[in-house]
Amino acid sequence: MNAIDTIVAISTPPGRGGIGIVRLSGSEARTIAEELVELRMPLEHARAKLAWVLDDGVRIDEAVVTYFAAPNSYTSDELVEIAAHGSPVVLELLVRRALAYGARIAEPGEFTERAFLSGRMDLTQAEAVRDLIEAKTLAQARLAASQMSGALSHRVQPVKRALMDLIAMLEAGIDFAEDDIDVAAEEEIARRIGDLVPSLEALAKSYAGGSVLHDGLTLAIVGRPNAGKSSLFNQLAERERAIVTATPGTTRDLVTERIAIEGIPIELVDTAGVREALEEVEKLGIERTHEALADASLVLIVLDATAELNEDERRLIAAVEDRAAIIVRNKCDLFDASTPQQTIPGPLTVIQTSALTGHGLPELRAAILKLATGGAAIEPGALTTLRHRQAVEQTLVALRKAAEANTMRIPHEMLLLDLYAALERIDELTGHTSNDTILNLIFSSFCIGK
Ligand SMILES: Nc1nc2c(ncn2[C@@H]2O[C@H](COP(=O)(O)OP(=O)(O)O)[C@@H](O)[C@H]2O)c(=O)[nH]1
Ligand SMILES: [Mg+2]
Repeated sequence: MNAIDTIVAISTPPGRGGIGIVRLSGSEARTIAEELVELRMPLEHARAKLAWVLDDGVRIDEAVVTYFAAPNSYTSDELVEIAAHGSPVVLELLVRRALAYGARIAEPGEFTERAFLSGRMDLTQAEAVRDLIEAKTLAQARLAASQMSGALSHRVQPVKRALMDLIAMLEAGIDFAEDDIDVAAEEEIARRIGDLVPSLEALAKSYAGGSVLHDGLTLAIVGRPNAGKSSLFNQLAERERAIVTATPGTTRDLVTERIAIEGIPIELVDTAGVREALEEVEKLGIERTHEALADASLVLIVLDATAELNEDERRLIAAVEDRAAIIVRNKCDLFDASTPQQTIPGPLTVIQTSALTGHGLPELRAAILKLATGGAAIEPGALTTLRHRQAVEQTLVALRKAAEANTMRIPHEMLLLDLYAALERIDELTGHTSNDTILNLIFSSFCIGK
């Protein structure tokens, strides 16, 4: 086996903790580790062993050392994890000494990059490692875990396989055309290209749900002063985060809070009520409201259900008519027979709530969820990043070109160019023929030690 340089990093988060782990990977990982600690028993594959951490031959900490022999390790190379007590001083000492014995500091994501380069995981799986680490909700973690175990790759593989078969068939047709081997008929090619399209289209569609769960959304709560925006914000956040008073114009700055609905992370933004501002601070607050409104992916317009719509509210509703927005008629606990019937213009969903009693909150959460996902289901193996979606869409573009070339009876050599282009796009997704720029972009977004 070729020698692989040995990398080292602290794999646990910076700062103090009960345990801190230094990871070594590469040909010399084991030899170097044996210099750093005094083992009570020799290392064995996948076994935790007790050891002393040494500083100039003096024992300064106790550690558990686990060795993984190549190729059965995370990186596929020799790998050692030294779990010491989580003192940054001790961990840094271990790293410094490893460097002195010939290791080098790992780049961010380099352990996972090695796992990818060795073929132990493909690119979508490597990305999922990062997503799992960064998951903020259990549902995000589940999606990342399914991708890590290959759910997305498994959806892509059959398409790739069928495409390669078609390419092989055409290549054979060309190479052996003179030897009387049947050149594929136009219909056969059209059918085979057509067969690839539905699963790619389904994959492209899965991005709607997948990206929402992966990235989360922002939701701006807007409306006139005193409609109950801050009260609803607190209800959704399930805590008294924003100040609620009977005095109109209390909220001046944006107040944000992260919540999760069915595991989808949503950043709630409470805003200053929209009206003709009475003073400077409120005016600035209202400017921020408009910025938040422009930036948000979802909008809640909160109305006071007991009052007639005013001009500001009509304008707000008109402004978000073709966006992902919900109208909330709040204070419905104050309804009685004498309450004038509001007529709300436009096509938006209207939900009745009482931020005081909690009435309508489940319906509101359900409406937000529906709006967030566009009704799309979140499937394991969904596309989660723009990079994924672009790869799939460009595969489709190339296939459509190939299909067109086929109907125009363009020579197969030319048709093949489009099919190879499609193959290249699919490979970009899983990373088999990936180029360095994409790889660097992806692995540099990891933290060091992963
Ligand atoms: N009866 C009733 N009062 C509410 C409701 N929501 C808010 N309020 C009251 O309306 C006033 C203004 O509420 P707030 O949340 O500060 O409104 P904001 O200015 O839109 O943020 C406060 O006195 C709240 O207690 C509701 O659903 N029913
Ligand atoms: Mg408020």
